[in-house]
Formats: sequence, structure tokens, C-alpha cells
Amino acid sequence: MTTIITYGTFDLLHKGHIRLLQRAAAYGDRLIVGLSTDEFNANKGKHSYTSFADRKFMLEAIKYVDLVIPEKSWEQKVTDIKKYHVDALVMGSDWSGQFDDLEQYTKVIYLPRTDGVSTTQIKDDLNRN
Ligand code: C2G
Repeated sequence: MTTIITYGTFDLLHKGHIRLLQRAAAYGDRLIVGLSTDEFNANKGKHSYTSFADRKFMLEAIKYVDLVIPEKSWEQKVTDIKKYHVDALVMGSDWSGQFDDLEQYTKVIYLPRTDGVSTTQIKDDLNRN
């Protein structure tokens, strides 16, 4: 059983999120998503439109996702990697290099971001129209 983990806010779910989950899932048999809680989002300086409960509900409905756990802190990744016997951490390339310190615990893979779409862009576009 090859276990992959990724983390994120996944607010206003869009193609970029789905493509990341799809490609991450292809690296293993099980994909775990560490979903940022509303409180952790505040810590990240983000305010998500959709609540944690609703973001979790939507992620759990995605065929590429096997388990959704709360992401409450930056530090929990090592604990998660050990607890779930993670074989690889997969993140989008906007995080390139940020998690290289975790190479001592698991494989770290950065995948190219999907161009042309972001939650921020969606919000800006909607505010303009
Ligand atoms: N992503 C992507 N392409 C986009 C937008 C996002 O590949 N156009 C990827 C990001 O690189 C990330 C994942 O989708 O790997 C989730 O993106 P966010 O919800 O924006 O997550 P973020 O706020 O970056 O939180 O501890 C890590 C953080 O929780 C990551």
C-alpha cells in the first residue's frame, strides 16, 4: 500500500485543485488530504469562503481522495507522515523547496501548478462583475 499525502485549503474548488489531486493520487494506492482548518487558514492569512466542514465534504466526494484529515499546524506533517506511513508528500510547484526538510521522512514531490486558475482569481473576477 503506497500512501500519498498532500495539504491545502481547497477553497472554491477548481480545476487546478482537481488536477493536483488527480496527479498526486497517481503516485500511489491511497491519497490523504490534510485540509486546512478555518483556524489554520487564519494563521496562513487566508479566509476561505467555504467552511472546513463543506470543504471536507466536497473533497471526500472526489474519486482521487481516500481520506481527509484536518491540517491544524505547519508542524503536523512529520507526525502525519509517521502515523500514516506516508511514501510521498506531493504539493504544487508554488511550494517548491518549502518542504525539502521532510525528505528525511518521505519522498517530496512538487508538481507544476495549473496555469490560469486560482481561488484568488475567481474571487477577483466575481467581484469585478
Ligand atoms: N494548486 C495547483 N494549481 C492551481 C492552484 C492550486 O496545482 N492553479 C495546488 C497548490 O499548489 C496546492 C493545492 O493545489 O498544492 C492546494 O492549493 P491551496 O488550496 O491554495 O493550498 P495552500 O493554501 O497552498 O495550502 O501546508 C500546506 C498548505 O496547507 C497549502
